[in-house]
Amino acid sequence: MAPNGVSDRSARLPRLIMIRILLLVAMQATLFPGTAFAQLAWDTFSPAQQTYPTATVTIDENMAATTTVLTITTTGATGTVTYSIASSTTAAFTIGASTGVITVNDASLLDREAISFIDLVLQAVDTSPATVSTTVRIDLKDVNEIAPTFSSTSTYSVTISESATVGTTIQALTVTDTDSAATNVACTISSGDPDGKFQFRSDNQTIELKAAIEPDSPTNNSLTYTLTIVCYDNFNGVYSGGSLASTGTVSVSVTPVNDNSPTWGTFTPALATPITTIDENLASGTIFTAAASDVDYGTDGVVTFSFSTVKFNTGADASALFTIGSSSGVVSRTAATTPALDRETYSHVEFVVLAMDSPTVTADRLTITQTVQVNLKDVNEFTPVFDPSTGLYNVSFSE
Ligand SMILES: [Ca+2]
Ligand SMILES: [Ca+2]
Ligand SMILES: [Ca+2]
Ligand SMILES: [Ca+2]
Repeated sequence: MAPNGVSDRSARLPRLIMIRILLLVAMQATLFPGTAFAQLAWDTFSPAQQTYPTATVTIDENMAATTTVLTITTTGATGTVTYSIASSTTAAFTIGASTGVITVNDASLLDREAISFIDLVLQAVDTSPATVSTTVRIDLKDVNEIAPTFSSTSTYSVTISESATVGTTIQALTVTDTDSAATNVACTISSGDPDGKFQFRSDNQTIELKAAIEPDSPTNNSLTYTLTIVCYDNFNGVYSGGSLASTGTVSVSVTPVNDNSPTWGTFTPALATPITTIDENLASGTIFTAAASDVDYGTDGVVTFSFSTVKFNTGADASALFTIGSSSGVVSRTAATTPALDRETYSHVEFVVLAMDSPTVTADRLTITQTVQVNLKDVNEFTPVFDPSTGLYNVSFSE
């Protein structure tokens, strides 16, 4: 009571207001449990995040700057809400203070090959002020952005023998994919093998000989192959976006092998015994022509002719009387006059003709021989003569 007798209403009024407020709060709590005072809280984010730390928001690596990653919102705020990134593994993201929209700040920091996730501590503050915070993990999804890489060089040079067998290793490549998901790499021969001589083994990185080289074949006599190799990643289908490819070159040089002897062809005249008959005392001209061939590649298949021996039937040497063309095989009479080509002394001449190929290495030469007989024909070279020893001829006749 106030000293002037008037009740002190001014002193009681705040107390009544406080009591009424407390009653309202109590009624609200009774009638609407759990929704008491509206207070600042996180609302559902967009896209909805999973429960941390099991999983969170997943985005592609290298996502471009300004791309929206996540929008965060609150409920129960008093006044305006200010959003912020309280802390972060990197400065890859930024947030709109009033919008709560998190966008990419620096795409270079979203490299899956360097980092797999980024944790953001997000904060919202209203004007009451009340503060809420939460942690969101941004998982980076690997993107197939790196083509396969050759380990040291993408240009190979290999030398193999003509006689290399099917299955021989030509070149083992080491080609890898350095994308984070490390996909399998498969290589193929895209060009340079028109005859199908090479193939990749099942490991997809080792080239082997698929078919014999056969440079001696008239239809396939190449000694060099330049194989274009294309290596694809994502062979195991990790990425839905297809494959990236890198190209290499494998140059294969074939060293020829002299693996074929010469073989005799058709002589002129045709081989027989004798092959021909010549007049004794023949002074010049062609006697016969030898023929041979060799299927080897290059000089391995070049044939030259020579005489192994030329003898009379008595065994006497007759080589001075004849010559043979090294490449033509033409056997001719030389101008030599001795020994005499005399039918009265010899019945025939026996030639042992030698054909030889011409590989670079002399020791690799292959030879064949053929014996050819040429008969001598007697020539009527002597005029009949009287025997002077008799001196007297008696002739008688009748009348
Ligand atoms: Ca990648
Ligand atoms: Ca890749
Ligand atoms: Ca040969
Ligand atoms: Ca050969």
